[in-house]
Amino acid sequence: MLNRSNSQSLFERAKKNIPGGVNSPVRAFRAVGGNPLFMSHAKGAYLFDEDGNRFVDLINSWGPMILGHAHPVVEEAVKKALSGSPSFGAPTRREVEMAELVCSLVPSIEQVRMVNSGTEATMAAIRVARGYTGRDKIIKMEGCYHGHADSFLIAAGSGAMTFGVPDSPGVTKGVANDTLTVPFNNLNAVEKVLSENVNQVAALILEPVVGNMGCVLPQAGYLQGLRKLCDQHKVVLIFDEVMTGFRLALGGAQQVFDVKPDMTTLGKIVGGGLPVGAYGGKKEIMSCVSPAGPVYQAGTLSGNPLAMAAGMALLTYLKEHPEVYQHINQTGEKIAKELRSQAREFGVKATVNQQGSMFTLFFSDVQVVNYETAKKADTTLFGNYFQHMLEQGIYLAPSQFEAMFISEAISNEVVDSILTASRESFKRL
Ligand code: KE4
Repeated sequence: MLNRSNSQSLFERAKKNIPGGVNSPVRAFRAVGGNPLFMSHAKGAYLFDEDGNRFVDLINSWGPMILGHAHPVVEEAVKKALSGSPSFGAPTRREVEMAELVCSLVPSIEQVRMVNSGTEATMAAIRVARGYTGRDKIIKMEGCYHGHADSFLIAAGSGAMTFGVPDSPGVTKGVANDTLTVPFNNLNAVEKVLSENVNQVAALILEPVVGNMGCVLPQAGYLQGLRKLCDQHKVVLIFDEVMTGFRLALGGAQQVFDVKPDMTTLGKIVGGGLPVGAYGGKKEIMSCVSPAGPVYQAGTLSGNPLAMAAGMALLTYLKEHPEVYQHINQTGEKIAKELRSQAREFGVKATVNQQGSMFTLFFSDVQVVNYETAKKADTTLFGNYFQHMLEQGIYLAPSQFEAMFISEAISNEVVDSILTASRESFKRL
């Protein structure tokens, strides 16, 4: 049994001054039982908690740590920037270089604005789309999560889905009325909503490969079909690539599936582990953004030198080392294949969805293709599997409705330790 005493006492203290004892709900282990572990540091493929336990990390800060933890390339860049002060609130060279880099890497982005989180990026993107089109409504997919801005907490995924509050209290009816929801992987549903709201829909936003109802892949032709419908109805197509951007490929899901959205939102990897979000797209649309245009959006720490240094160092490394993607994608394939065969061997009803270095083990005997099928998963069985893996030193996302992320630091030896622990966990179910 893991020694968890320091984490336990920290959690008791945390609950006094932080709602639920955590600064982001999904970290609270509520969905998998037990109390959260408090991490003290991390290096490479491993996390170390306050009780000295070591874990293979399959969350990697929910995506950003694509090279593993404390990679020297990022660390050196941050140290160098820190000595010059972390923030000025004035334009800097790094912001110019970062914008040039992002625009060169993401096919759909001609102009980009830096913000401080994925939520800010998606919130700003729909405001710009509304300002550009003069329309009010947006379409989102059931189960997709785009951060915690009001417009998105309707049929939301991630923690909202995990805690069974896909529609959050506090979101007004007025806001909710402007958010239309449809099932993922269903083009007819989108066509129907568009025909019922002619000239009223500003944008359609989705995760092109969903991570926030667990990993769910677009079916053949789906993304291409959305592109066509948005063109027909003059709707701004927004790919929320906060998770998939620079994760599935250097150019994200839009490169993998060769579908160009009108706007893209980014986060996580773009900041190298520091708080960065970004939104961008066609120059014609982005020229609406203040001070170039009338749509207002601002941020004290947007593009700050420290975060830009971390993000630029990571993106530059990824651009210069394409072999990273080959390694993490092959590792994702291997783990998915082995998990499927282990489930079969032990007669456990489970399916695995995997795209590149993102995957989810669903405890379900139906193929998970949308919110409805994702909700059929056995979350209790997932919780048991999670705890068995944790006891054996493997740290999974503490929710059935999240994705796991492979880092470059996860070597073949580490993969063997993951699969050995998984096999034992299936046996114990
Ligand atoms: P942040 O505001 O958390 O930086 O980004 C929001 C966001 C937007 N879009 C997508 C596709 C996302 O996955 C996210 C955030 N992802 C979750 C993990 N499912 C963050 C983890 C958390 O909420 O603690």
